[in-house]
Amino acid sequence: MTLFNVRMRAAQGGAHEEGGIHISGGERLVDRAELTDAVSALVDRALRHEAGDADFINVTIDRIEQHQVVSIEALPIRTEYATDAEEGRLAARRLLESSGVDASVAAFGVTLLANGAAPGGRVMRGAAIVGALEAMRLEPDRARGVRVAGIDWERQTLDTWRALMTADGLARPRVWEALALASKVVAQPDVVAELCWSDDPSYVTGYVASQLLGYVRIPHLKQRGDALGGRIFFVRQGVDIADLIHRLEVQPAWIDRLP
Ligand code: WAQ
Ligand code: MG
Repeated sequence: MTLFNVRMRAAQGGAHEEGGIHISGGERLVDRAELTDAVSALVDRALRHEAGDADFINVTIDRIEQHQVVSIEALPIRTEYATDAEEGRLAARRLLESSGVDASVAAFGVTLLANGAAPGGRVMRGAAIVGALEAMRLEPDRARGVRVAGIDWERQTLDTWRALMTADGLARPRVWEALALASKVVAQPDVVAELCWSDDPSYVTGYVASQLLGYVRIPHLKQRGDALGGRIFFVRQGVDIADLIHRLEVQPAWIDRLP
């Protein structure tokens, strides 16, 4: 079967490369029958985003063969208890530590996202990479970061997952997209854990994900109205960064198994 790897990125004030501010992005892996709908949904997302009016939208479509697609299992999902951002950030640090991230590095990570990890305290377009045992940033570009792409759900698997999650109110695109991304990220043997919360001012839930703990949602990781957020991938020492980035950005993968 032929699949299409679709990537969208949108900015305001010109293209990203020309200093435009990142508005939104998205990636899908779809078959021919779903392609035009997927593209139009991504363009629609760019135009409606609460971060601002996009005046630059880039959509890239690459055709790939199904045998090139790596199979990944969805992480199990649970929700941690936290009533405000302070509690949530403490919980995040604790969960990162349980996953194998050094305590001082976990604290560094939370502060990094809280202050805006891109130059000038801005939001990165992708993720930062930080050593799990040493608070050092390893991504080559601190504004762009690493953008995970080539990840999506196999249709049947998503339908089953949605049916299982409906009662919990989790059968929403934002949740299943984040779960797919995190499942691909922590499936990499060099990744110890991921920390994420949205830069969307109205979306305050984030997560810590790891192979050990699964996908742990944290209801409050920032205050409503806060426009900062981002992602950090905590990695083992001695990781081949170029190889890891290639697998995350280029290697197509889909979620075709449930835990
Ligand atoms: N690859 C790497 N980093 C990314 C990607 C990507 N494909 N997409 C976004 N980011 C980074 C970037 O820095 C964004 O600013 C940041 O993550 C947040 O992106 O209820 O909505 O799309 O279980 O705003 C998680 C909780 C929601 C969902 C995450 O992130 C739930 C979210 P957003
Ligand atoms: Mg966002």
